[in-house]
Amino acid sequence: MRKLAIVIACLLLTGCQSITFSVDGLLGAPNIADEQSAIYDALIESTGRGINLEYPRNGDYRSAFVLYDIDGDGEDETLAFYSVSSVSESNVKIAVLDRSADGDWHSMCELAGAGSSVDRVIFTGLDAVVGFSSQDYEENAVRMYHYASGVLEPVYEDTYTVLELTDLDGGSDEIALAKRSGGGVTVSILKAGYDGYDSYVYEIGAAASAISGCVFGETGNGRAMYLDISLEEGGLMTDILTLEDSGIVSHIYQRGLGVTTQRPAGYLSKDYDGDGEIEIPVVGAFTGYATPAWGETEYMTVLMRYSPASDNLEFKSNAYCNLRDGYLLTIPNRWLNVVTVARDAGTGEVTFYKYEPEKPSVTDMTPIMSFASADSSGGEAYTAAGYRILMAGELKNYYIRTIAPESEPLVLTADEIRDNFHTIE
Ligand SMILES: [Ca+2]
Ligand SMILES: [Ca+2]
Ligand SMILES: [Ca+2]
Repeated sequence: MRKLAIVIACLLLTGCQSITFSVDGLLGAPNIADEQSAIYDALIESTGRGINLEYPRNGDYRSAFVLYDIDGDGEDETLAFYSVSSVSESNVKIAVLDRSADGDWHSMCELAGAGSSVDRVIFTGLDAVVGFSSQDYEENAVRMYHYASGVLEPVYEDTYTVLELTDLDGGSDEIALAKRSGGGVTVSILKAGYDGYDSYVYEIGAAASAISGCVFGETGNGRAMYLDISLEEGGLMTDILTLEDSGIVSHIYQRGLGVTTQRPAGYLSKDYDGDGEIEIPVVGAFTGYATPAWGETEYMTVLMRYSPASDNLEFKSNAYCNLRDGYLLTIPNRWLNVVTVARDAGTGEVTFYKYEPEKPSVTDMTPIMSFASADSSGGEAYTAAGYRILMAGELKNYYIRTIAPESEPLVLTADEIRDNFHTIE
């Protein structure tokens, strides 16, 4: 888009000066496809052999040709990613192409990358940051490059699981990195200063087996990093990290609160209820499941939020979270301790019941309402069984059925269903 805007701006200038500006002229102007093929031709001319273009798999830039002004001269260069078919060279290569005064693209330099594919490309100031991944390694490799006088020079290198460009302390963006190291997790933040980057490092000492998730939530002064860490002992823990004048601050782990966020795998920190704020889901037994008499445990999920004002985790809502079918239902207060749940292990169908502890099993209790999901193409069986469609998704449809009479106060109102039911990505 950036390039297109420049092309159009040039045409408009020409039009103002000459008045003979015409639609024919516009149609004849170089378009993006022409430019891509000119870049490709210049790359082939330089590499002189069969190459495969490599496309970044994540992030904002997904083209094998990334156009960006990496030397600040007001004109875009191209970072080209490709691989050569060779037994001895498995690493992706990067070429920088620049335009000469006559507008022709030329390859200025070529450099081996640090992995067999490109994970993502980000830019900070004039520097290009490229994340590489390799099939053989759990961790990815990051390189920061500085480009000047036709030379692409690596100026920083590290390994990572998390690599993001985000604003952690208000103002401009920082680079946030996290990786497993020394049995724990190391978080690094690179903040652009007047002369290079200030580097902040924080070690989370928990015995970690993996970094399972990372999201960023607004704090009112930048963003906090929510890092979900898989523990050697099993389950997940979340730490929340911010960048302060004193450096990286851990708001959970360092204060001994990690244990309060421990939960089974899969319950990642994210915006579960669609209000733009991140929740940490902590699970306990659902009503009636305090003892394992009914077999497989069903969880009551407690959504916790981090409050920057109190610098603490606060209760937000109770919910029933169905990770398999990808939805969450927040539980109204009038259901607490009086409603229980049963899930059909085969179909995933979830039914809420009036909790009647004197009954021998949950399915003997009085059913209130059921939820189900099916592939977008299926679901006839549910509509035949009295369900109505609650939400039609791209991949899945969600269904609801009210079993108890509408006069039953435990039946959710239409407003409650609309406000309380959320799909999870
Ligand atoms: Ca430039
Ligand atoms: Ca910042
Ligand atoms: Ca939320």
